[in-house]
Amino acid sequence: MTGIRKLRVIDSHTAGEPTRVVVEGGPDLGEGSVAEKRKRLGEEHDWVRTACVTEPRGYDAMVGALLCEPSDPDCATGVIFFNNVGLLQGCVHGTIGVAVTLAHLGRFQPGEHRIETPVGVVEVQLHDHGLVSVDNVASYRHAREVSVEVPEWGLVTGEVAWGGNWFFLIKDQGPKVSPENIEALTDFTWAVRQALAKNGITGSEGGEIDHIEVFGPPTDPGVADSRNFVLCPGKEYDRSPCGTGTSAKLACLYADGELTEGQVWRQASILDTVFEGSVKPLDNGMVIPRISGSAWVNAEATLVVDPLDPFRFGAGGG
Ligand code: PYC
Repeated sequence: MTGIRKLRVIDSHTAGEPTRVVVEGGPDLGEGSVAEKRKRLGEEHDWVRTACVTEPRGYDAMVGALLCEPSDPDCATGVIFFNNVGLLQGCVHGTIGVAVTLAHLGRFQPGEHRIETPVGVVEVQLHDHGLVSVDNVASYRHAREVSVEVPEWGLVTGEVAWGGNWFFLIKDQGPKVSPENIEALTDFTWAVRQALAKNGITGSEGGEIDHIEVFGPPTDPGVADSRNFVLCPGKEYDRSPCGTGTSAKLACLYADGELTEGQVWRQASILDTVFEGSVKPLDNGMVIPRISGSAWVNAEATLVVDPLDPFRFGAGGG
C-alpha cells in the first residue's frame, strides 16, 4: 500500500454489542458471491479487519462489517463480518447494526430489504426507532446430548446447532449466568471450546464450533425467558443476546417441541438486553428464525491509515 488510505466508518451498538460498519474506502474484492469476496478479504486484505477492530483504533469486543456489492441483484447490499481474530460467517446483531447504519445514511427507509451475507441472504425489516427484525438463514440442530470431558470442569453435555455460525449450547451447567461471573464463564466456555476441538466434535461437514453459549434462568421472567452468555471466537463475550446464537437456540427448542411456529421467545443477554425470536418451519426440518432487536448509531469517523505509522494496520496486523 502506498500513500495515506482512509476508511469511513459508522459505529453502532445492538443491545450493547458494537458494530463498526465500513461504508467507504474498502478494497476492491472483485466479482462473485459475498462468500467468495469474504475469502478474498481474508486472504488478500486482512489489514482492513485489523485496522478497524484491533487496537489502537478498536478493541477486542468490536465486530466489524464491510459493505460490498451483492451478487444477488435483489439484495440492497452485501456485507462481510469480522472480529479481533478473523472473519465471521453470519452475524445478526451486526446485520441489525448495518440496517440502522444504512437508515442513518438515508440509504434504507422503513420497510423490507434483503442483504447478502457469506452464509446466505437474510431479509431485514426496518421498523421505527432503531428496531429491526431479521429473517435469518435456515437454522437447525445438528446433534443433541453431546457430552465432552472438559479438564477442570468435568463432563459437560450440550447441543450442536447452526444459526449462521456453529454453536455448542449448554443449559444450567458451569458458573451461574450472571455478570459477576464473566471471568469464570469465559474460562468455562473457553475450556469447552478447546475440549470440543480436541475430541473432534464439530458441526456438519467438519464445521468448527467457534461459539459457545450457556443458558440460565432470566433475571426477570416478566421480561425474558432465558439469559445467556455467549463466547465469541476471539475469547470475548457477546454483549447482546447473539442473534445467530438465539437462532441456534430457537432451532433446538423447535426440534424439542418446546416452541411452536410464531411463538415468541425472549432471549436476554448477560447484560439483560433482549432479542425477541420466533420461527417459521421449513419442510426439511430446519427453521427460519426471525430475530428482533434495536441498534443505535453512536459515532461517525474516518480512519486514517498512514504508511509511516508502525501500527497503521492495528496490533498484530500486517
Ligand atoms: O449476533 O449473531 C450475532 C453475533 C455473532 C457474533 C457476535 N454477535
